[in-house]
Amino acid sequence: MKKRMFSLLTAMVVAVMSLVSTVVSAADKDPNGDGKIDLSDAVYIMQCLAGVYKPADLEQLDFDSNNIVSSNDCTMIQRYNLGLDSNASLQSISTRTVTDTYNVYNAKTGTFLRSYGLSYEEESGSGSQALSQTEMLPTPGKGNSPNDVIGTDDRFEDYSNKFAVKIITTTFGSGFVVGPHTVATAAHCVFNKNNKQAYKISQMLIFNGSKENVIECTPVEAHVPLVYITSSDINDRNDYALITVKEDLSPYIDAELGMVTDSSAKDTLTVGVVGFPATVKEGTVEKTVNSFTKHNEYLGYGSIIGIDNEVITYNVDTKGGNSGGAVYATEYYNGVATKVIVGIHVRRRLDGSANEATRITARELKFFKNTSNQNW
Ligand SMILES: [Ca+2]
Ligand SMILES: [Ca+2]
Repeated sequence: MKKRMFSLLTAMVVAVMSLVSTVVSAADKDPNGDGKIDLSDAVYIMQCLAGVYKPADLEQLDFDSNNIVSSNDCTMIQRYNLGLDSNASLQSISTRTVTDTYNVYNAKTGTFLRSYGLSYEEESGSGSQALSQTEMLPTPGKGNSPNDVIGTDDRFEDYSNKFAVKIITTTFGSGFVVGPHTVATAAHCVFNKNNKQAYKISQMLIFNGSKENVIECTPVEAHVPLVYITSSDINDRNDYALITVKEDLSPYIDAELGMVTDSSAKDTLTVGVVGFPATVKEGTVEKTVNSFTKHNEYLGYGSIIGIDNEVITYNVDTKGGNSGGAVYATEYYNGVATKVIVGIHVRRRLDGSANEATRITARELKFFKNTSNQNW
């Protein structure tokens, strides 16, 4: 990785010093695959981050090879390209349109309101990426709970992530702010697969930097993928949902949505999981830290140890209540730290060796960022 950073920096310097051509060699990244690095590559990454395209090869979008595809990769390409913009195009990308259907429920009453479809363009070949790494994964997940503590419990109380939301229904879960009126969560936090009913959300809480500074928000709608609703598999791989809220949550968007590459598992990329677990372990003692009246935000760190097309597996400690919480990586660029949310925590693996998240891909990006079907 260092080597690539070095070559990238060298390339940047060369581009600035002598304004040489930016025709790429085989060793370089070329996000849109048209043989040159120009602003169209930055535009393409932005489109991928908006869920317009599902790229076949995320590694090509990860310009600095830090295993995180984020807005920083766009910035780097723009700087790399300094004044060398040429004809922007998305040539030679062949795609097929994928449409997902979502059901919308009244968040407070659980009443079904309507359905809608959302489409993105999937690049040829993107369906099979990362399959060679499935053998890295521990035994598949079991239901939605219990989550697990792996070894000692390394979680700690922390209120620094303003995006974290506690969601209270007949049980409780976690979520995170992804738009001014949009909170992302796991589908099983808002929809009960057993009786095929949406939960009634009674309370949503945000902690504005401290335990004492609690902001309550008003849930309006819950949006759930139809494939999650219709599948009988409790270990469903479509476990993601959103809740719209009345209030403007802009002050609490302190992370962006992005994607991890398949190499993130091989390179054991560090991730944090934020949420509201029912319990934490002190030695062998299980201590209740969240209930309907107790509200404590926890953060745990660990590494990505497995990945496939829809799931990220990691060794971060979690417990019931953590579901729906953000799984994020931190990257540093020009001295600025950016939190990039790359997954939604959903459950543990069957053998308790790891926990897992719904991986943020084109469908989730499109779903969370396209607000045309959302009311608040
Ligand atoms: Ca290109
Ligand atoms: Ca990157």
